[in-house]
Order: sequence, then C-alpha cells, then structure tokens
Amino acid sequence: MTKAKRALQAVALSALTLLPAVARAGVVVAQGLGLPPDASQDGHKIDGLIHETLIFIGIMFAIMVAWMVTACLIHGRKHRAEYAHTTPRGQKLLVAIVGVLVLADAELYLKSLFDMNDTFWNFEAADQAKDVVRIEVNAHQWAWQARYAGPDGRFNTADDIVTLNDFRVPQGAPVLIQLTSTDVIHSFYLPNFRVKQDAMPGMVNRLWFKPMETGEYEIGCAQHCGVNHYKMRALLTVLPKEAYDRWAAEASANSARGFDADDVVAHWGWDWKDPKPVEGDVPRAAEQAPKSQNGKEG
Ligand SMILES: [Cu+2]
Repeated sequence: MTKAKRALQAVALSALTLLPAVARAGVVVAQGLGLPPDASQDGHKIDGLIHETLIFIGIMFAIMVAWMVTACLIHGRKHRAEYAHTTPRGQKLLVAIVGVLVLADAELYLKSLFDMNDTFWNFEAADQAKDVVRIEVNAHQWAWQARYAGPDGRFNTADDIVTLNDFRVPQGAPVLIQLTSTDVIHSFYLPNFRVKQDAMPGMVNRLWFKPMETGEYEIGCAQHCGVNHYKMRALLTVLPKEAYDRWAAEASANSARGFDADDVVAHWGWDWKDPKPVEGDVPRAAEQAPKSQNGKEG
C-alpha cells in the first residue's frame, strides 16, 4: 500500500472514530449546552464565551487526534527518522494553524475582559440607575438573609425589609447586592442570571444583574460550607414592577411593626458601601460586617 493510501485510510479512520463525538457536541451546542434558562439581560455574554470556547476546543481536539492517528499509522517501524535543515512547508502550515488557535484564545480573553469591565464589574453604572434595587445579604450556616433599605433608603432602620431565603426583585431593574457571611465562606449563586459571588466573613463583596423574565429562580450556595450545605437554597422571585412595589410596601410595614431596637443581633445590616472602593476601605468594611450570631467573631 502506498504512503498516500495509508494516510488517506488513517484520516478516514480518525474521522469515523470522531464522528459520534462531533455529532454529540453539535447536539449539545444546539441545545445551549444544557445551561439553565437565562433570565438576565447580560447572561448571554457568558453563554457566548462558553460556546465559543467549546467550538474552538472541539476543532483543536479533532485536529490533534487526526494528526496523532495519522502519525502512528504512517511512521511505522520501517520509517526512518529524517533530519531537516530547512523549514519544510508542512511545518510552516503547522505554525500557521497554531497561530490561528492562539488568536482565537486571545480573542476570547479580550472579549471576557471587555465584558467584565463594561458589564459584570461595572457596579458604578448599576448603582447610578434610578430604579436600582439594593439588597444586603447575610449568609450563614445554612440560610440566606436579605435586607432591603425600605422607603427611607437607609439600612438598619425600622422600615427595613428583612427576609429569610426569600428574595423578590422587580423585572427590568438592576439589582445590586452587597454580601457578607457570619460564619464560614459561602457563595451566592444565581445560575439563571449567570452570576456568582463568594460571601466572606469580615468582608463585603458585591454583584449585580438585571432580571428580564418574571418567574421563580433558585439561589444556591456554591461553596461547600458544612454538613447542611446542600440545604442552603433560597428562591428569587422576579415580579412585574407594580407587584414588586405592592410586596415591598407591605413587607416594610410588617417589619416596622416587629422592629425591636434592643434586638442587636437582628440589626446585622451595614451602611451601604460606596460603589467606588476607596483605598484603605477594607478595614472599615470588616469593621461593619456583622458579627456571628452565636457570639463569636465572624
Ligand atoms: Cu453555604
């Protein structure tokens, strides 16, 4: 059998072997990788990066496997190793292919940097929006507490709305969250909004997203935080604006009725942090983070 025939055979063989995997990958991509439905304004940017990465990796994988199989079959025992002084054409081609793949990598990197700066870490823009909803979150083993400032716009006052594992937000408004933990590290995970942020004792972290679809969505803890970690889930309900306003007014009035100024543990909120962190702000944040509810430092 001639070399060319064997090479052809090798390529055909590797293509056949890869066919089921490539077909499966195609189906998975078509189905959106099995990701949960995206209910946010900017989640598609994350999905786009994931899909693009998968396609590039798929192409690279196919090339590498075909190459290795071909090399194994052609360069058998009888093949003598060759030493080339010049740069053969094949090697130039190889360098060109690798170059294209490196470019793809760079494109992914730049795109994610821009998305991070313009959108996901652009807290100033979210904070300046007129209809922004600010929520303070206190994570502890094994539940999520939420605090809304209420009509006075200030946290830790009598009209604060305080809920347990129950988050409600209006449709189409940016939701800005500052979060901390009273005990161990937790992670506030909203898969349907493509955001996740660690809740750390002694620190106030933040995240933001804009919910676009009404409905109920799960919040999970994405950091193994103890024996009941699996139970640490909450619900985020996206309501039409009017329904949200009605709920907020009612919840705030209820909270005001139950407010007890002497119940220090219940007032775990903090003064809302400036969206632009000032140098040396960290110790202040730590100072204001809530203390653990069992009396120990968080
Ligand atoms: Cu947790």
